[in-house]
Amino acid sequence: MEAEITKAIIESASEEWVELAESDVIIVGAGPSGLTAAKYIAEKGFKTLVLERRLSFGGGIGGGGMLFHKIVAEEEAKDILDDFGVRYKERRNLLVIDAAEMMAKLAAKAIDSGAKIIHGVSVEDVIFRDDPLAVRGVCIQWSAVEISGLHVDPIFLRSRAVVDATGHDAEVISVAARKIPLDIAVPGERSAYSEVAEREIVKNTGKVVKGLYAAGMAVAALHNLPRMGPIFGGMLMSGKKVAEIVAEDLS
Ligand code: 48F
Repeated sequence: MEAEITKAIIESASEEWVELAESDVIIVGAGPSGLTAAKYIAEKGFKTLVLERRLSFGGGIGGGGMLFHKIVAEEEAKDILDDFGVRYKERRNLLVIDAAEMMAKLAAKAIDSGAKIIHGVSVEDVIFRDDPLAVRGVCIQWSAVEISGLHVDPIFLRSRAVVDATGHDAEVISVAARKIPLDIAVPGERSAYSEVAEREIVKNTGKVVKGLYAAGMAVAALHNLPRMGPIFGGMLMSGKKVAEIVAEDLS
């Protein structure tokens, strides 16, 4: 029995990893923007892979507002919440949502739409080509190896598009900006100004360079936009917008 458990796991995981060596879209980060993007891209028929460093879904959702288990969204995000089956209560012109429900339903709908989510994997670099300049995939490492500090070479996953949905540090864009001649800086986000942040993040969501896109708080880091605190409509709308842009570029 024990040997069969091992074989079943390793055989099926290995078969899938071979398939995952090439995707249409790799989304880095299973937070609100990444999971939203995953659903809307995958349901259009694109082979979509989400890579998440942690062993959980939802990024910053789970902490609610300072660990109070609620988050909010604005009216404009209602259609997206409805698409995911996330319930809300209206209060003070805002939609109030249970953090646990939001995490679970974003992840479930992304998976049901065909996206593959792999936990415990960190993206540490990108694959690039320079004629013309384009991002063509990512270099990955087990998060456990990253945390251990061991010197272990990564492996590669190719894709036609990479979405940086890594949140406040814009990790993928930052490493690309440092190592390939993108000619951009990543100044980081500004202090809190919720209305402006919500509007400007959605407005600035999109392509960074051929093959590389920004969604969610990564957009704030890239464009020096303010933070907004535990209001999530902008994250959902940014995820949906990047899905539309990527789908159009790949079609
Ligand atoms: O931080 P996160 O939730 O990003 P987001 O989608 O949403 C931001 C909000 O949660 C909140 C906010 C607005 O309401 O201010 O903070 O922009 O999720 C990012 C996910 O990416 C993972 C990280 O563990 C988290 O779950 N991640 C970050 N860097 C990497 C990564 C990496 N290099 N490789 C893999 N996963």
